[in-house]
Amino acid sequence: MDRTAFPPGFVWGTATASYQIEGATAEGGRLPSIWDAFSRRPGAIADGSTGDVADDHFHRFREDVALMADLGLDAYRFSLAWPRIQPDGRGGVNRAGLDFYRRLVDALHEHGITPWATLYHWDLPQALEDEGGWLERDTASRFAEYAALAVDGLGDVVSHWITLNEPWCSAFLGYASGHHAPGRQEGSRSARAAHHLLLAHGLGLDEIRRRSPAATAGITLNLYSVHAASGSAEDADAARRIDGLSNRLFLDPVLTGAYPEDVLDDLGETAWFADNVSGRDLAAISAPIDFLGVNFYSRHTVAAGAPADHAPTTDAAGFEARQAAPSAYPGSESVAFVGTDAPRTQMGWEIHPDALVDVLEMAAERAPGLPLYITENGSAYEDVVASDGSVDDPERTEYLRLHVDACGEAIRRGLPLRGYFAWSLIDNFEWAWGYTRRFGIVHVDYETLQRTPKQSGRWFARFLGGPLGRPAESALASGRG
Ligand code: IFM
Repeated sequence: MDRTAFPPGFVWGTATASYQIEGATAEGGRLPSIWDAFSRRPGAIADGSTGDVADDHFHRFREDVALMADLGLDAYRFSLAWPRIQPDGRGGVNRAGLDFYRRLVDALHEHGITPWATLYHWDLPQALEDEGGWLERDTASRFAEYAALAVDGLGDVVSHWITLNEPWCSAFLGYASGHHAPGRQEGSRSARAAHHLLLAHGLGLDEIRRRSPAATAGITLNLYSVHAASGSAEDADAARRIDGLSNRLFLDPVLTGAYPEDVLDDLGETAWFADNVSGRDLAAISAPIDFLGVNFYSRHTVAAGAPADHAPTTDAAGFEARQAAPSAYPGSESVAFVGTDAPRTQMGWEIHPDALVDVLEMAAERAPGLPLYITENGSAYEDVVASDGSVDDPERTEYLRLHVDACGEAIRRGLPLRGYFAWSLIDNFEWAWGYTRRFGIVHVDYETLQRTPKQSGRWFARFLGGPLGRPAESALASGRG
């Protein structure tokens, strides 16, 4: 199978995020983000690392763009670091920060690769967190101001925008379990962060529409298909709760203009939402988008009962030091995540390619015909570099192949899937796991920062017809870049 089995115009890409790859955290006027601060907190990151250097993409972006060209990518999804563009989250643009992204985007265009820019992939300026972060409504207005600066600065060369990446993670890993920056444990109040994030999406979208009317814009959600472990009413209720917190709390307001009442009730937040969420908020949040981005990795099987009764999930960065943290599912602490016999990646995430189709159906039911993109999908495995420098990753290659197949199945079923972005282009800083988890289809040696396409990257290049699939022609092989 190769890309010719897919409709013409289907977009093939890879994805990354600023803090995970850029490094250069103190260059070009950038100020600290919540991840700079959080990663310095003892015990917060599995290997005690930070994103200070990461892949040094800030200095090596041309090499990385050459790699993308070698892979044969149509598009590249990356994120802008808010603290590069508006370092303390207020006021005018930081020209040096904007210029970095312009150089990156120019390089992409030179190679015929379409830039897809995400405005927020979790690196809130620390100055805004100091004022309350996403628990404050004002942060949504600050985001709109930043979005305006980004679109004014890059709108002539970027025409695909994603407002937020995975607001579930920002709200619940950031403000409930505290596994992610800013590492706060606010219980059900974290749902207020979810509303302010979605409001930020709505206000940011409005800025994109006004400043770049021809641009294509959407939001990316991480969706899970959720299954009850048995046919019991208790397990069905557990599934309702987790589906509510993971999917419906985000999908419903964006696609249908209303928060799911049962979820607000589970959270004990009905009164706060009634008092603080206006009709104007909901109108902004549900303003038409041009596409929905879906990040898909796994599915959940859940049961009623104390989590300790069941095999634990490692979904929320559950490494030993932080296993005692509160739940990332506030109000649903009595729900257990149950392991099945399905194979798992190194993250402990079960592999269920069929569930990719399920989550696309979930979106399509609410917004028939809305174009859908898989904006992330990938797997972590322990990679071994052979003595000849090559990296054979048969499990990641198979994961990729199975999920590309699932995309084909989604299209056969009539779902409006229009593209697929593999996570990730290169190994990178995997948040609370630091550098201990590798998702790249290109290996990075963190000592030398050398990039080496893995077997999975070569498979993708062959599938796409990229030069790396025909080694003699590759830009890297010929020293170009
Ligand atoms: O690395 C992350 C990414 O930043 C957001 N989606 C999930 C990926 C793998 O955990």
